[in-house]
Amino acid sequence: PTPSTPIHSATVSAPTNIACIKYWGKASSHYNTPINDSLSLTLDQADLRAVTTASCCKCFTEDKLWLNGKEVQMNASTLKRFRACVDGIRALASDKVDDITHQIVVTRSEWETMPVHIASYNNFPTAAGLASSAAGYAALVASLVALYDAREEYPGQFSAIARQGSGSACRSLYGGFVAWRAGGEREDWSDSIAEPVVDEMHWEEIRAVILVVSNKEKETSSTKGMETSVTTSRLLEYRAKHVVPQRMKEIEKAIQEKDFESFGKVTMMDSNQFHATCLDTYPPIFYMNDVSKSVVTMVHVYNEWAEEIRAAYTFDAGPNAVLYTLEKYQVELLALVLRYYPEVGEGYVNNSELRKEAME
Ligand code: 2P0
Repeated sequence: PTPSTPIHSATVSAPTNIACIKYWGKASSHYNTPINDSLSLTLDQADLRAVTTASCCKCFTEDKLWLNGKEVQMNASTLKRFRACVDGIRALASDKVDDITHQIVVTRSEWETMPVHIASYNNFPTAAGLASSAAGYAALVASLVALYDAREEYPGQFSAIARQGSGSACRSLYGGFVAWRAGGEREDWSDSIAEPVVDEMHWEEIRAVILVVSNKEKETSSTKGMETSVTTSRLLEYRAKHVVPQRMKEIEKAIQEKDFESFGKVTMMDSNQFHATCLDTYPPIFYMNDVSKSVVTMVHVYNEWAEEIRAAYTFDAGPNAVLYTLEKYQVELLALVLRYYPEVGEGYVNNSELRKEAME
């Protein structure tokens, strides 16, 4: 690059989110829209996140993508997702942007003449069922928004674009508890968007404990798994129509009232039903393994002992467990985890202060 062909860039980070009411099954694979609403908690920035830099320059010859330092050769499916995000956000670019670094003005039409380079890093296992695609595509969209100084034409439009990258990514554009409304009233599915259900700081006492059971890449990708489930599982159809709508109401009420008992129960039941639909898929899909199942038992025994729900498990498309709890029980819960899984030794609990307290 020369001063007349500067590189414009923006770096952002986006956290992952963990669903309490699960998204499983697409209504439209073209628009990447779901058969049911879902609801998740976006984790803190400090935990599981993707950091992405979007750059563009007249000196670049083509669009390129790097993941954790390695250039990605995009297949047709990745390319479609990537294009939807880049073209979608670029179409919303501000007419003129003052690029502070270079003290110049770039017009909207000029952006279109510049290829983009995207470099993204994850600080957690990719494709191990810890929603790496959620953080990844949310960070991609947010970095493009910053690069192009893009503006939404209607609330939730950025989330509709992130959704086309990866469904769960639309929920990571907001903090706290976020619902993804399935939509479908509008023909172009522009109503399939995410929205926060409460203020980000509404329920500050909530904690997520993540147990990495395996960091191996999962055997059945979510996209492939969903396709098979939609075509073969009658339970999935029943769940989308007759179970999830009621559960969304219940969990939103529980969150508003900070009622952990109801929140925890609905979360656990929905995780169980999601994995039941995987088992009802033909051929069946197994995401949970024996260690995952032992975590389920541990949590139920703990809650029975406490005579209330103090921890709630949830599992995504992989064997790793996420336990939701409240701040006042986090040390107790961690002590229990360390007691039953002593192999989670020093250095594996990323919060060393909490670990010390739990060991005591
Ligand atoms: C969720 N999962 O609600 C559910 C629970 C996995 C189990 O969203 O095809 O990676 O990119 O839209 O978003 C995983 O699906 O799938 C997922 P695509 P995505 O978090």
